[in-house]
Amino acid sequence: MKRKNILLAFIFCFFLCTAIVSCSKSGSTPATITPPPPPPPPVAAGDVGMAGMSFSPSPFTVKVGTTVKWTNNDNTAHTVTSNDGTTFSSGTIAVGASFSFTPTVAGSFLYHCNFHGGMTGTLTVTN
Ligand SMILES: [Cu+2]
Repeated sequence: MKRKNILLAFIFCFFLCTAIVSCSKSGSTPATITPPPPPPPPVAAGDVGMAGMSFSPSPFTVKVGTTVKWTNNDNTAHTVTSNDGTTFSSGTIAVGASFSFTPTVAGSFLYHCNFHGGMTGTLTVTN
């Protein structure tokens, strides 16, 4: 009689454990592999993007004679204005618009956006 109870207890335990395991399996989310988000489109050589209130890449290095194109990918207008005030000055670049400049001399040119004080960049021009 006591043996039978132990056997029943084992069987009960077995079914209980099986139920718990199957429940937890069905309750868990299916193992779907979410692909990582696609990387942002690569910036073409000679291009600087404006997004999130910053110039990128910066510093940006090109050789003398290479046209640098800044494109406004942000949701607000910007400018590309050299800190010396004379090397280049884009004026207002609307959203989606761009500005190009071809350096003729080597040097390191710091520039900024006239509208956003913290928005600065560096263009390095080499021979
Ligand atoms: Cu700006």
